[in-house]
Amino acid sequence: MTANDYKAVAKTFWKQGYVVIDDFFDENLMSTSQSIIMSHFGESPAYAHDEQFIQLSKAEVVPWFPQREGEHHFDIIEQDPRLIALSEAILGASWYSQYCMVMFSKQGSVGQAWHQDCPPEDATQYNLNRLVYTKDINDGDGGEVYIRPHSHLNGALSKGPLFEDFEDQVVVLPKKGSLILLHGHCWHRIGEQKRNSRISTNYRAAPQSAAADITDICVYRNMRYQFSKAKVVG
Ligand SMILES: O=C(O)CCC(=O)C(=O)O
Ligand SMILES: [Fe+2]
Repeated sequence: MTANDYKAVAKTFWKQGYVVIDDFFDENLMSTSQSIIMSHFGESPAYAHDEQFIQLSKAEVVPWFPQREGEHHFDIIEQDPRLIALSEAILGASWYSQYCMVMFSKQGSVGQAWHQDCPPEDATQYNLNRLVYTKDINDGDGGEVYIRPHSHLNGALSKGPLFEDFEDQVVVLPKKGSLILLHGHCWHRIGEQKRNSRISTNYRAAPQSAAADITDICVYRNMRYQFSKAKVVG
């Protein structure tokens, strides 16, 4: 990719609120990452979030922060010069890498309800999701990524059904090696996991002006939830 390509991706990102790039990461790197992830989780990991959160948010996901446990394999992706260049094109020169969060969803889990990763009231306070997929999500598996284009510019989620289908939603089936760049204020949800388990890995980043705990409060259609306090805050 050239400097102009990075600029073009950033332009599309700021217009749509997201960009999907398939075949971004090397196949072998994805295979190695996937096997490290599966040896961490095993086939049926326990849920880490508290019961109330899972009930209300419908986020039946088990998170893992490998770098916090000294698993440095995941630094390779974070340090990919193309990923860094894209992040800079989107966020500006002054940005930082937050953390790497791997998410496991087992077969039969409901996915994740419509949400914004952080409160959208101040446009300068946002996170950037850099989602990496180490295995295919195939048609029929479920676990699709639903996104409402342009919604990063439209303020807070409206009240309504947690998994509502919107006419203007796009449905993305990421493949092994895909990269999704997604603005934290852009409305998104994950479809029910009908077949196989699902893995996604999020390398969150933010502009320097955003606090390190920018994603502590997640915005859903039925509540705002603060992870550090494990409680509903609005
Ligand atoms: O698992 C995914 O594909 C995206 C999950 C999500 O909503 C996030 O990481 O903010
Ligand atoms: Fe999210």
